[in-house]
This record gives sequence, structure tokens and C-alpha cells, in this order.
Amino acid sequence: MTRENDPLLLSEAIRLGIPLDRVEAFLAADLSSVRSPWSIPGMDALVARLDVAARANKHLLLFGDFDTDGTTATAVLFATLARRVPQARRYNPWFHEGYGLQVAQVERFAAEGIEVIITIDNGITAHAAVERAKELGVEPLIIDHHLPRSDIGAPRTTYIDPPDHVLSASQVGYLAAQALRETWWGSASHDDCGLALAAVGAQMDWMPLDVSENRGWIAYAQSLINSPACPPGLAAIRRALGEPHTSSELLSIGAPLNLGKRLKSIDPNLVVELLLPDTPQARRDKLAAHFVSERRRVEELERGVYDRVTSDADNLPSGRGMLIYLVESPDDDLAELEGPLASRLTYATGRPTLTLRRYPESIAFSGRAAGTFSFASFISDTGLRRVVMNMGGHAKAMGGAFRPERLDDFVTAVRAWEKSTQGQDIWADTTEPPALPYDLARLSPQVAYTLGRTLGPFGHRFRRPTYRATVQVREGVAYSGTVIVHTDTPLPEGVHSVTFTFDEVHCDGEHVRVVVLPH
Ligand SMILES: [Mn+2]
Repeated sequence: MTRENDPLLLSEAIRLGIPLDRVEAFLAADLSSVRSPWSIPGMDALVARLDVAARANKHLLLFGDFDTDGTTATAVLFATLARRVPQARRYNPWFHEGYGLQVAQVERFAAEGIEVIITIDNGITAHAAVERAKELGVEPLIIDHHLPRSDIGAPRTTYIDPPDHVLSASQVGYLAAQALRETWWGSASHDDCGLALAAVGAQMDWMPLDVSENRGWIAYAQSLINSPACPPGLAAIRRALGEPHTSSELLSIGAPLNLGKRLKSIDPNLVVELLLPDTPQARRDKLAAHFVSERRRVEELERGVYDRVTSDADNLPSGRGMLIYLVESPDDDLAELEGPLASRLTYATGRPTLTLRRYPESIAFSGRAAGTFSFASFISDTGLRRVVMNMGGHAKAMGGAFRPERLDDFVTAVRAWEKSTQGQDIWADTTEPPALPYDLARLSPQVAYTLGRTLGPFGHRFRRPTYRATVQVREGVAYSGTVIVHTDTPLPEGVHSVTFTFDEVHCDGEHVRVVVLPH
């Protein structure tokens, strides 16, 4: 049976709104889908400014972020910058410093003799820091993937921020590095190590998988990571995890690289060190072992919170509107709980979710959404901007903070924004979807894998659908036809009609293991 004739795939394609003549391309995306760096507006100007800086031997500093996207982006771009400008420095802020380039940091770097600051995975909303840099004679260059403010636009300096907003910072950083390699050494070809690191950032940063560029990029990276060409930093993480290969998504590798965001005690600069090409093997293994054991500690600490939130979610009325959830942290070393919890609540309810958490000086919020929903108008809303200290992000994931005494004002502003957007397309598919009868027995590995990646944890572009299937449990193993189904709660022996959503799909090309969340 060809892919186009697979009835399951056809029905999915129709449901997802993919034209039938694009179904094959939908499944078969490869590296040829990756855009040319020069197609990104502003790339010429950015590369020209970096070239001038390199020729003048300027002191450059690459300023990243503490999350996986920020650390992989920094590692990818810094490897190229440092090859041409040996005195180049890098800095990824600790979680406690807050997100994005700030005035005080600019002043510190200027005093240390830095002449050019290149931001990556931040900067497009750092207007004050950019202005301060210019006052101090430091040139700010911005490489970002977040949405600029719709009211005041991008800061007044050289920047790239692809306007389609479907790439992670690590991918944009990779493309900038590719343009620089071509300019400095005449090589326009791909760099496998950079592609693989950038793909991990893309998966961890919720980049949409209905975009063939991302599927092609990630599928290629997946095969690289399971080959001897695996970047050494990722190979070290895999050794520490005890995983001989990565079964499907890049998430098990990506999570330990996110520790700068998940634990207050982790320095994200060490994560970048792990990923850089010149780090000695023994040092790499030591860092990887540390990150993997700390990651396990995070999982342990968070388990209680997740259980509570999940059981709360069962009782949350589904319906329209933004879900606002205030979470308590069980441990002071835990940094960002808000984002992962918002993701879970979005999956559980289908509603765009804001998770709030109290810190001593502020209440932080993190937003996640699926389906047609976009945070674009939320991020730029004047009423909300009057209440928050900072706010930024992209269509499906965003964050910010406000002063603790403004909690009521914040909720009021959210509801006012919600009212002002009533009837808009963004709310179209945030209600509970109907359950589809889904014959898993007919699920070919290729189709399962594609659907799992498109609809699963990081395919949030689509509303996660609910499925019904018959599952048979024999000797403790659950099957639906030839597909092994792994559920969070074991099912008793016998035949069951299960309603579920995809959580993960693992596929080695022949066998499929579906991890489902019973609905
Ligand atoms: Mn980031």
C-alpha cells in the first residue's frame, strides 16, 4: 500500500487540512526543505557587520539564554565565531538573572572591553539594553526567533528574526553560522554537528512539525544522532543516560541540556561547554554525568506537582477561554516549573494555559497553547503591558512576570484581552474535540511515527485529537493489532475499548510503541 492510499493517513491529512497532493511531501521532508540562510531578511547586513568586526579584531560577546534552545544555539554559533575571532567570548545568563539582555549586563560587558554584543535566542524585545549599548559605544547585533513587539517593533539595530516564526533560535543560529562559513571560508554546505544540535533546540522549543522544513531537519538529525556522526556532546549525554541510541524524539537528550532553566543551581555556560567541539572528552563525560543525575533529581522533585496538576486537570471544566493555574513549588532549587506544567494542562484540557508561580519579587507566568491559538496579540496587548514587567515569546509558547501585588490586575487584564479577541480564529479549536475511532492495527510504522511527531508532544501546531481503539492485554502486554500500546496506568488482562491521546510514538522503522495517555 502506498502512503497516499493509506486510508488512515488520508483521513488524517484531510482532518489536518493538508492537500492530498502534499501528503507524500508531508511524510518525506528532507534537508532540501531547509531554507537558504540568505533568504532570511537582514542576513546580508548581519554577516557584513560581523565581518567588519572580525577584520577589525573587535572583542565580541555572544549572549544566549539558559534553556536548551539557548544553549544549543550558543554552541552552534560560537563554534563558528570563535574559529574566525579567537578572542570571542560567550555568556549564557543564569536563571536568577532573568531572561534576555539587560542594561546592567551591557554596562558590565562594556566595562570589560566588549565592543560587539551578539544576542541569540533573545534581544528582539531588549530595547532598553540595545539603547544603552549604543550609548556606551558597544554595537548590538540581534539574532532571535521570538515575536517583536507589534506596538514599537524591533530595537533600532541590525537584527535577524525570520518573520514566519517557525524556526528555533538554534536553527536561526545554525543558518547564521552557515552564512558566516560561506563568507569566511567559502563553504556553503551543511555542517552535520550544527544541524543535529540545532534540531535538539527546535524540538525542545516547541517548533511546529507541520512545517516540512522542521520535519526534514529533525528527521535528518535523528538519523545523525543514531550514527557515528553524533555530535560528541550529545554522545556524552547518551552515554550518561545509558541509551545506546535515541528511540525517536530528541527529548531524552534535550532535557539535560535544559537544566539551566530547570534548576537554579546549574550554570548554563557549562551546558554550552559540554556541546562545544573542542571540549576534552573526559570533561564532557563529567559534565554529562552531572547533568543527567541532576535531571533525574528534577524529575523526582516534580513528580508530586505533576500528579496534583494532572488530577486537578481532570476536574477543570473544559470549555473556552484561557486557563489560569497558580502552582506551588515543592523545592526552592527548582527553577522553571511553569512552562512544562502549562504544556501538560494544555494537553489535558485543549485550552491555552497560563501557569503562574510566586517568586519573592514577582509572579512569573508561562503560556502554552495548541491548535489555531496564537499568543501574538496577547504579547503586544496594551492593557497587559501596563500590568507586566516583561513579556515575550512566540505563537505557542511565551512567558513573563509581574509584581506580586498585581495578581488581580493581571487576571483582569487577561480576561479583558480574551473578551477583545472573542470570535477570532485563534479560539476556533480550543474546545473538546470528538473522539475518533482509530484502528491502531492498521497503523504502519511510518504513518504512526509521522502522526506521533506531528500530533504528539511537539506537534502542538494542531489540537491534539482524542482517539478510540480496541486494546487487548495478554500476559501483561497491551496490543492493538500488531502495535504495542504502553499506557501510564497498566490495563488488566482482557479486551478494552480505550479512549486516548498520543503521548509519544517510538518507531525503529519496523516496530511501533505507542505511549498513550488514557483520556
Ligand atoms: Mn530560549
